[in-house]
Amino acid sequence: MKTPAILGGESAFREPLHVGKPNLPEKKTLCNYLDRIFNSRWLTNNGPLVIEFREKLEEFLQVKYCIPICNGTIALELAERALCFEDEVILPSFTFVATPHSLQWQRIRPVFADVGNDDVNVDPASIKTLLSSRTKGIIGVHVYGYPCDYSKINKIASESNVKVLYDAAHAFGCEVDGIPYAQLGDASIFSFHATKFFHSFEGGAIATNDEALAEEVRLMSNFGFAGGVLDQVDYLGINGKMTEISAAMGLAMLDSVEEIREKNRQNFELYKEVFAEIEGANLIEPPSSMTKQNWQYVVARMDENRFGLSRDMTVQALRAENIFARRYFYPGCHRMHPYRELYPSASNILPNTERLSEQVISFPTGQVINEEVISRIADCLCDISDNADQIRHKVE
Ligand code: T4K
Repeated sequence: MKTPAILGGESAFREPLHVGKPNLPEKKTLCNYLDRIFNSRWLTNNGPLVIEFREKLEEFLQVKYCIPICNGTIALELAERALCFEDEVILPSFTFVATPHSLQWQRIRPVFADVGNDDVNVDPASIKTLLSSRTKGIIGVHVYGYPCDYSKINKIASESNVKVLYDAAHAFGCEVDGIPYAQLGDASIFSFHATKFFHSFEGGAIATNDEALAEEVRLMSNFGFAGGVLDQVDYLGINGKMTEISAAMGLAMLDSVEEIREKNRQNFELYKEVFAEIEGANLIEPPSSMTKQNWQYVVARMDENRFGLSRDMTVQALRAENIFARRYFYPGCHRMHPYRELYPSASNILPNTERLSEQVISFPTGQVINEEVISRIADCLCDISDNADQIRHKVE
């Protein structure tokens, strides 16, 4: 047992330990793709590497059409437009702020639904209570890669005659009930941001089995230009294209993706083992319906009464140890600008979101994390819990 750094002890780690430290592919593999860029001098605008990446993604995600996009947020905006979302769209508040921002940016009103009790995902019953004649779409978010209740959400949507978009930013390579996530709704988006389990520096994709929708998204992402000769504009579009350098990283990462998935799985198992011994740090585990996971987020739900310290003080104490754990996702989006001003009483109908967002802590995983690091993180948590009263006294 050591004195927690917040009480004057030495920090457990010399270098800061970050959630989201990027995974990397083999340097040689990436360099081979870079050589191709140098040889072709084709840097962007649907070049050969983007085309190859698109084909490999369609195969990997088991979906008919997958359009690489410059990032996950623009992928959301394009998909929302192509699905004719307008007026009001229902989505969870417990998500990264990019999800509601993508709507608000297009002057679509995000209507926040609550998560289920003891769940990180949106509660279909909450969606139902928010439906109105103004509802023009539903966005389900697979938070931490865990599947939302797709069959109930899809049923609500079809009964209400609206489309469903799944924000699968966290869920690359996941399956539920044997179904790849890309097949769950009218369309899904993925994020390939550097901090994701699988990435392309920055990047994202829209996946769908709907040919017309895919074509629309393709046009929109390239200013609406149709055909090979770039003089005919058939659509109101923007620039959502992925660059060749991003496709190079994505292609190189695809070669390492199963290895990284396995590393994440091992890390998760180790966390599970050590957290089982820490009172009040409850690891959120994947549901049994998940047939494939990426283990990208290691998140504990802290029980203040049993652990002895609030979540925020725990995060502060971990920082003193050089462990930069994150509060994904705090606060709920309804408490962020501009939503807190637009919907000042939203928290009244989001009790589960309020509670959950006060309890979660994300811990680091990925290639740079190993058994020794995980065991030291666990030791720090135990020391923090054992010294909870003193820490509270010091911080308050
Ligand atoms: N939908 C959902 C549900 C999402 O979670 C996201 C993004 C999106 C949509 C939108 O997708 P994108 O448009 O981003 O493709 C990070 C990511 O930037 C963001 O992609 C992600 N979700 C979100 C959950 O996490 P921040 O604001 O927490 O990033 P930041 O800069 O604090 O970095 C996170 C940690 O990673 C830090 O501890 C440092 C470390 N890091 C980061 C980078 C970029 C590194 O060690 N190296 C790096 O190169 O949003």
